[in-house]
Amino acid sequence: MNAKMLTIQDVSCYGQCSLTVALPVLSAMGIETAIIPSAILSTHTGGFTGYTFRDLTEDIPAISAHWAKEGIAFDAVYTGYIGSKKQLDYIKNIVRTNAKKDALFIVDPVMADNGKLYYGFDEEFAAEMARFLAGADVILPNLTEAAFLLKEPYVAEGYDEEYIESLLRRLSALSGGDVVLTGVSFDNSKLGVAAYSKAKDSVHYYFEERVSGSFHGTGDVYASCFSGALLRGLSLEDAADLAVDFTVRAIRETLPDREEHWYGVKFESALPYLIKRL
Ligand code: PXL
Repeated sequence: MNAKMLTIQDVSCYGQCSLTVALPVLSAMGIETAIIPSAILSTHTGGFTGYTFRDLTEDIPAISAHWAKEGIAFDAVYTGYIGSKKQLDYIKNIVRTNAKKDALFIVDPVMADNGKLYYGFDEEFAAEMARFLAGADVILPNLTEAAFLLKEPYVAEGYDEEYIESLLRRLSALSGGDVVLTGVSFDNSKLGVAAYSKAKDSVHYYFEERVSGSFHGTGDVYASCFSGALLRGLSLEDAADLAVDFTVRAIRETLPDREEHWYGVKFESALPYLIKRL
């Protein structure tokens, strides 16, 4: 039987992020994927102005209740961009009600990048997110999100392994599980991830050549590929590495057209590569 994942994040109708990335990536990986859209926006908030925003918070408990009545239960729940504290509370309830007993719970605490919170988020939400992710099997913060979760200043560069490992251990203490920290770089020519396994108390690094600049939506490309790989049975470390390789390919696909295609990455052209790797 195919494993079933539920992913909860917004639909940005245009812009290659959140559900318009997660659903195709997970489907391509052979994961039966159910969704709960937390909100519907005409575009994402990273560079567009004047977008529409329809909040779907109050639909969440009704969807959960219907699924419970139908006996629908998931092997994994993966959350991305979540708009409010109320949604976080509803989602905690979904994990209790609509997930199987040993289901994987993966949280990408989407709220910030490059040292700044995304539009609409504040430090109070970051504190709520830090509470929400308690009990997650794996969390996937970038360095900025890690700093907000731990209520400390963001360190952009010049850090060492000791700093990264201290972040990983303190993040793992918040969640009680494994941590994959994204956007790690000790040498400007390389960018990658650090994966902390709680069971092994070990840190695994994986880097690729850095492509300069920043690319919107790559956190979602990474997190969906990682979540699919973990549910397919890859180890934490192998899932973390595969998701780096896939994300880098998606970025490279975008480069020839980068000026015009500033709002996302062309992950679609990298899907055949991902399928071959599985
Ligand atoms: O990729 C993260 C993301 C998801 N959803 C919305 C966003 C962003 C980042 O800016 O604006 C609506």
